[in-house]
Amino acid sequence: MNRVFSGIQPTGNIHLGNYLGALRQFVELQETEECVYCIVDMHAITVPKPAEQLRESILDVAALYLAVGIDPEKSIVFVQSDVGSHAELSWILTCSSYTGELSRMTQYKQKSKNQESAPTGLFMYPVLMAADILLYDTNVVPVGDDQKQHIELTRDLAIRVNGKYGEDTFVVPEGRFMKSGARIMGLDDPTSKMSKSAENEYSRIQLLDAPSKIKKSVMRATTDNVGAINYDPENQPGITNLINIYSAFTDHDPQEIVAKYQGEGYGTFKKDLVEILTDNLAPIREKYEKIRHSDELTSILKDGAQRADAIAQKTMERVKKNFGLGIR
Ligand code: AQP
Repeated sequence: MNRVFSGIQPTGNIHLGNYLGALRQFVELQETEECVYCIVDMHAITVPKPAEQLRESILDVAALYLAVGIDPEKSIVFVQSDVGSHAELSWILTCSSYTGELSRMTQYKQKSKNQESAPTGLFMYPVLMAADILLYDTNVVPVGDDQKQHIELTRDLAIRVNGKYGEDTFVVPEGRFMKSGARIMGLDDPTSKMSKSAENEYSRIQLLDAPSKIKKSVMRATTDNVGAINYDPENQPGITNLINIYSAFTDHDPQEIVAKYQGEGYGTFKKDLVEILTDNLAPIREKYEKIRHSDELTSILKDGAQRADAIAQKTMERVKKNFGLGIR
């Protein structure tokens, strides 16, 4: 059985990209693998936010985890900052990372915009992510396409440390990416990925959106003036993105979808997509409402943190021994 680890930031607005790229894999993998799923709150403070808002967002994401089908009997679900070893291992890995490789990270370059006032946390983000993964002797990391570079860095760090401090120090993990859904693009701009922080709320569909918002977002989605439904990422990226979303929810191959809508306009296709999304997201919203304010939610997270901590402690003992750290 493989160990699986992944996480999502409690930054609100969990959208179709997060769901189709990552969360759906989380649910699938818990049937066959040993899964550890984290709410990565320490990543969220790389861009500072009010304490009360962060606390609420942590519980929002935890409730969404359960609402999409993560089963705490099968998977460990916990909050990153409740297990202190994430920060400890992050420092140890920092000392084996290079400033050159970190400054080449696309996400850092995009978010820091080359400004002197860019938070140092944004620069160190990938090292903390590597620590999250390596702490659990992870074999498989289910993520969206945009995290490929960070997964590569994690592998590089693990291999580098193993070469210096002993081959048993870290398990070298692999990324796992969906065939359809690995990169969902913005509905208003199909050349950039769907994102939580995009200003235009109609650029994304959030898992908790009301049917009216889903409808507005899809009907407004950017297409083109070709006027025919083709799967053509280069020349018709807007409609191709919508086909990818349709495909991910129906398990129909993109070419089957193209054949089905031969001769139809964008309006008919979009209306059907609205129905598919509304039907699929309604049960998630209902389940979310039931558990979001329940005591069960906090007790699942507390129990999850204990179980995660037990695994993390073992890894840290081995890592500290190999590095010669501490005297206990
Ligand atoms: N557009 C996307 N398509 C497919 N997968 C995606 N993921 C994010 N966007 C897409 C995947 O979702 C998981 C959780 O990511 P995160 O919590 O680290 O958030 P993020 O990547 O920072 O999400 P955003 O929306 O991109 O936020 P901002 O706007 O802050 O940059 C990851 O597995 C990610 O790959």
